[in-house]
This record gives sequence, structure tokens and C-alpha cells, in this order.
Amino acid sequence: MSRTIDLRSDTVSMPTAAMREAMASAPVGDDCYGEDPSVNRLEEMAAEFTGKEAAVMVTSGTQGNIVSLLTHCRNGDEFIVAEDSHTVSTEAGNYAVVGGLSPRVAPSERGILTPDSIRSVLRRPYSAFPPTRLISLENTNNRGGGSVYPLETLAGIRDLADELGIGVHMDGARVFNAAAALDVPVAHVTQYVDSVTFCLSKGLSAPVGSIVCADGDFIETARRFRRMLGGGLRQSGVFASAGIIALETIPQKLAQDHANARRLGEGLGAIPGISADPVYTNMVYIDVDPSLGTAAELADELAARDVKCGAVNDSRIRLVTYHQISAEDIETAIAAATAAAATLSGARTPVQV
Ligand code: TLP
Repeated sequence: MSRTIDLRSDTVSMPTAAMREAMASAPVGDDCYGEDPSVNRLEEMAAEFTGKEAAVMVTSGTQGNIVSLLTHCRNGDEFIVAEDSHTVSTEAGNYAVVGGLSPRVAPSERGILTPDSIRSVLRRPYSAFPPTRLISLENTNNRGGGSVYPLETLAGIRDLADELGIGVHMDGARVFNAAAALDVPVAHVTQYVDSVTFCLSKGLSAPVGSIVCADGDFIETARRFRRMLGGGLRQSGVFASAGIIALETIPQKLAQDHANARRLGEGLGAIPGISADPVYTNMVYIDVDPSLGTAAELADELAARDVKCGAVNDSRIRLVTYHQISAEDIETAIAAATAAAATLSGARTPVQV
């Protein structure tokens, strides 16, 4: 029986055998008392990786982002963000519901903001405008195709934020992928931001958890917001122990995921009726020509061939690589897509009489 190749997201990555072993024997304690040795160790490691003073483990990327927004901003503030960023499009409006914040959307190229694009939406202080408190950057950018912020752009945004006296947060759900793509340590990327959230449960393959890293005072406040949002866990070392293994073993493997994604993009893009976007990291976005049908129809044909992917709208599909997807799986997925596209185009070719 063939295995299903699940390319819907890197969130479906599975804990490795070493992670499962570590979870079974993790030293644990009550984290709300600061007494879980595994959580404490993971937070120290995360702070070291990102070059920050301190870190706090949170339940998810969503919780990490809202805790960070709450820590940076006050009710009524606005934050600058790119269109379609996860923070504003896919976190159930938490910034508004919980934070009382408004987003100020700046133009971007594939989700990447620049100092100029940010300047273009800045407004003079005026009683009708919400005070601008923060710039929020998503790196890598999901809807931008897994695009990566160049370090010079980050440096420019840092300078602008300093000039304006506002903070910079990075939704670094996949910042380890960004660092791998640039071939630099993660701290080189995160040095330009005040706070960063990264996810253990995506490309890093751990089952649960994200981390917010920043300076000590920020993290102390963030712990209060985490508790307020129900994220104060107890023996969460069971999860943190898998996160430790993730940080020790997975970052060095991300370049392979990126090579697999590039090959997938190349293979899918060569199929008549499919065009692939440029591939930057572990994500492949393709557009399906109407002559083949809709994205959902192609996804269904692929699912029938044991390859899962996600239709993001009527014509677009996202496929994501991660630790458990091998180079061989990529070839299998390309062959399945070739067959699926042939079936769909055959079904749509008018019969000549
Ligand atoms: N992204 C998920 C879905 O929600 C779309 C995915 O499959 O890619 N920031 C970014 C950039 C993300 O892509 C995600 C999740 C999050 C934050 C939220 O992380 P979680 O799911 O842990 O709350």
C-alpha cells in the first residue's frame, strides 16, 4: 500500500523518533512556577539561537503573535503590516478582538515590506489617526510564496523604526527557513527586530509549540499576556523536550526541504496547464489553468493518487515540504500531478465528431 504524501503544510510534519523518546523521559515541573527544567532549557536555547535576552514558550504561532502585539501596543494603537500577512488574515481577528488594534496595510512585493513601502503609509500625528506603535514583518512570508526578507531590507526597516521610535515584531513562524535560505545563523536575521515568534511545530517538525524571544522586560510582560490568554501550561516540558531535539537536529536539514521544494516547483511548472511561482524556501505555489479545471479539482485528482495539497482559492494551490518528505516523494508527487493533469485535460477536451 502506498503512503500518502501530505504536502498541505509543514504543520503536518511529525515528531521524529528522537523527539518521541525525549518526550517519554522528559524532566518536567510546573511551568507556571518556572519549575519545568525542559521548558527552561528550551527557552534558553531559543534565546541563544535568536540572540535575544529571554524567551517564553507559547502554545502556537497565533498565541505568540497576539502576545507580542499586546506587549508592544496599547488598545487603540495601529501596527503596520503587509497585506495577507498571517497576523491579520488568518488569526481570527485577534488583534482587533483581544488587542483593540488596527492594522495599517503597507504595499509589499510578495509580502516583503521595505522602508519606502512603510513610509508610504505613515501619517502625521493627528487626533483622527490611531498612533502607530509597531511594524510587524512575516519572515518567511507564507502568502508571498515563502519569500525571505533580505538582511539589508531588515536593516533599513530597523533604522526607520528607530527614527520613528516604534517597535519591530517578526512573525518568524518559519524564520529558521529564512535563515537557511540566506545561509546565515538565525540571530543574523532576528538582530533587526525587538521581538520574534517562531514555531517549533512547522518546518522544525516538533508536535506542539512556538517561542517568543525578546529582551527580559518584554518577555516578563509577555508571560502575563500568555497567562491571560490561557497559555500558562503546567508540565509542558513534555512538549518542550521535543522542541529541544527539534532545535538540535532540524535546522541543518532545512536546506534539503528547500531543494525538494525547488525540484517540485520545476517539475510541476513543466506540466501543461500548470505554472509555478518562484520557490524561495519550502513552499510551492502553483496556478491551475482553467483548461484543467479548478484548483480544487486538481487537488481532488491528486488526493485520489495519494498526494495531498491545499487549494488556496479557485485557481491556486500551495504545496509545502518538510522533514518527512523525501526527494523520492517529490518525484512521486510530480508523476501524480502529471497523471492528474492529463486526466483533467482529457475530461475537458471536446470530442471531435
Ligand atoms: N500557518 C498555517 C495556516 O494557518 C495557514 C499554514 O499551514 O501555513 N504565522 C505564519 C506565517 C503561519 O504560516 C502560521 C500558520 C502562523 C503564524 C500560526 O501558527 P499556529 O498555527 O501555530 O497558530
